[in-house]
Amino acid sequence: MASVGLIGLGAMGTALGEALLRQGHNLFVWNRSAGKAASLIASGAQLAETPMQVVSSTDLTIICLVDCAAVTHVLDGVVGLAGRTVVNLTNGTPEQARGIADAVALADGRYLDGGIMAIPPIIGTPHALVLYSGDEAAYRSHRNTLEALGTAEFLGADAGLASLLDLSLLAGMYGLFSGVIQATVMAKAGNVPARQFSKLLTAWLQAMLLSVDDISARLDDHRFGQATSPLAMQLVAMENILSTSRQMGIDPGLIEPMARRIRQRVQRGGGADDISAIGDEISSSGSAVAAQ
Ligand code: FVH
Repeated sequence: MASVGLIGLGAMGTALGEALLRQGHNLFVWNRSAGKAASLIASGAQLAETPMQVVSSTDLTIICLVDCAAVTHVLDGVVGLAGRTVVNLTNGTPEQARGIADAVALADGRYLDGGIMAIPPIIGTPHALVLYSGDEAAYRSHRNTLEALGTAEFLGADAGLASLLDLSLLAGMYGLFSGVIQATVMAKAGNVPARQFSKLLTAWLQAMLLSVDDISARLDDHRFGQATSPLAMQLVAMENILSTSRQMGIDPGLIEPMARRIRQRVQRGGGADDISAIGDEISSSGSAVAAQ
């Protein structure tokens, strides 16, 4: 089993370290607060004194810190990366990922950026999806090791791609959670316990997930007309959600932006359009007039 370096031992870094140790890897770890290494050391990891010591002890170093500013700070002064691969699994922007890729390349290293689509307890299981992009040869060299963390998916050579899709998937999640919270607070205001309402809500959202493919195809094709549920009809329901929430003392702020965009599209003559037309409203390449 290969030696692996791990920088960052927060909740996620510790879970990554445990998964690597379970697979039998030699693990070199470093964390700003050394105390957080205790449990991994008890399981067999070795503590390095500096990030440079981690990187120079292994061919593959995984970094998982709070943000990319911390990654840049930690990598500052790390040199001589020839033959070594740095995998950054810290949440960041595509621009930050490309900047760190350039810095690693300047030090002669190979770089992979990654997005972890999982929470710590499922790291090391197939349910944990980790997206990678950047140096494909480095990915192929270390794929077996990276699969110890979860299902690995390589997206392409642009180091920024993994973080773009990570952030896109998180945007989908936050949209879903906004709706779940708004819906549940409304039901509770009518004295329906959240646990009881969740059965209805889950079944409804599962049915609505069937729309994702159609919305995607419409956005790809820029085809927004001939809707089965036209926006003019949806606007009535949307306004009713807003007014009912307000009457019950609930702030409709989580859902208001969507209502505003639907209203805007209808006012522009897009009342017959499908909900996917909202993508046209928010996109910089969107048309100023409703598509038919
Ligand atoms: N935990 C989760 O549910 C999510 C799931 C999806 C992916 N994320 C991303 O993983 C990154 C790390 O998250 P985390 O949960 O491990 O975060 P913390 O437990 O807060 O640990 C943060 C580590 O970062 C170190 N750190 C902070 N600032 C610095 C710095 N300036 N220089 C060096 N290290 C720094 C911190 O060190 P310490 O406070 O223990 O000394 C921790 O090791 C993150 O991108 C999530 O979005 C997790």
